[in-house]
Amino acid sequence: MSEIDQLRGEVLAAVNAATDVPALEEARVEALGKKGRVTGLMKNLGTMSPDERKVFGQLLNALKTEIETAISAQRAKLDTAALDAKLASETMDVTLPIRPETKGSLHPISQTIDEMAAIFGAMGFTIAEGPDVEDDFHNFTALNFPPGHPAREMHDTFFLPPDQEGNRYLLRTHTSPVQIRTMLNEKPPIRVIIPGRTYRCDYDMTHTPMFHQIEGLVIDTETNMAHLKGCLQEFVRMFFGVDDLTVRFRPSFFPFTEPSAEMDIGCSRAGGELKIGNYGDWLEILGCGMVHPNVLKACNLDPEVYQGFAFGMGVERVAMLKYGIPDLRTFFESDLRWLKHYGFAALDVPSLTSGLSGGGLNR
Ligand code: 2NL
Repeated sequence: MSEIDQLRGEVLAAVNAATDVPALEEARVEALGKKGRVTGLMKNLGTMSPDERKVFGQLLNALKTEIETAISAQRAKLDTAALDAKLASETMDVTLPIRPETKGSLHPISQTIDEMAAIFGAMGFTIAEGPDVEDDFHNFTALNFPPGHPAREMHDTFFLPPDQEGNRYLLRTHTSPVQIRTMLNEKPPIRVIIPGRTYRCDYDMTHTPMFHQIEGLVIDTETNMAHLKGCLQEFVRMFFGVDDLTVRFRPSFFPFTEPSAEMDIGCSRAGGELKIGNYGDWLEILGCGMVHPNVLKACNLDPEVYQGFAFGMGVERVAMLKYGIPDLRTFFESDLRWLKHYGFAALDVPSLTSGLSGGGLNR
C-alpha cells in the first residue's frame, strides 16, 4: 500500500515537473516503460497469492490510469505553452508598408466572381450573402430534401458538434441556403445572385473540401422557362465573349427544382484544345430549373401566385474553362508564381463598358 502511495507521489511529481516533451517521455518510460517501476510491480503479481494479486492488481491498474491521465494533462499543458510561445514570437507588424517590388494581384476566383456580378448586375440582379455555418433547415429541409435523403447524412457533409439544445449545424454544402434566407426575408419580385464558399468532405484531382459556387434566383408572378433560357444564354455569351454562342438544355434532376435541366454551351475539342463557340460539340456549364413548389411553400410563398427559376454553377470550373487553368488544386496552394501568372491587376475591375477581363491579365 504505502509502497504504491510513495511510487504514485514520485511519479506524479516527475510528470508534473516535466518542462518539455522529452522530459515528460522520460518520466513515462521510468514509470510505465518495459523496465518501468509500475511495470516492474506488475510483473511481481505472478508471484502473489490469488487474493493478494486481486487487491494489488486493482491498485496497480488504477495507478497506471492515474499516471496516464496526468501525462496527457501535462502534455496538453506543454502543447498550449509551446503554441502560446510560438504565437508570441511570430507576431508581425501589419502596418509596415509593402515592399515596393511586390505587386499584388486578384485571385482568379475573385476576378471570375466580379465578372459574373458585373453581367448579372447589368440585368438587374443584386448580390446576397449568408453564413457559411448553416442548419439542417436552410441547407436541406427547405430545399425539399426528404428526411432520409442520402445527401443529408452523406459522409461528405462537414457537421459541427450539436449545440446544447441538440441542434445540428454544418458547413453549407451549396449556396442555396442563402436563397432560402432571401425568400424568407424579402418580398418578390426577387432577383439575386449568391457567390460564396461551399464545403464538402472530398479531396482529389477534381474536388477540394472548400470550393465556390454562384447561384441565382428569380421569383415573380409570371417568371417562366423562357426567362430562364434568355437570362442564362445572355450570361454565357457575355462571360465567354461569344456573341452568338448557342446553348442547349438537357433534362436533369435536383430536389429543389421541377423541371430541372443542365445547360450546355457550344464548343470544340479538336486537337485536344477546348474552344468555346458554335463548333458542334457541347460542354456542360451549369444546372438550373424552375423553383420547386415545396421550396416556395417552405419560404411562405404561395406557389399559386409566385414562381421562379434558379441556377447554380461551380466558380472554379468556369474559371478553369475561361482562363485555361488545368489543375483545380492549384487554386488553393497560394503559390506566388501561380498567382503572378493567373492573377489579375487589382485595378482591372470588370464592367460591361470597360470590358470584363483579358487586357488586365498580369502577364
Ligand atoms: C449545379 C446546380 C443548381 C439551384 C442550383 C436553387 C436554389 C433554390 C431553389 C431552387 Cl433556393 N434552386 N438552386 C437550382 C438548380 C441547380 O445548381 O450544378 N450547381 C453547381
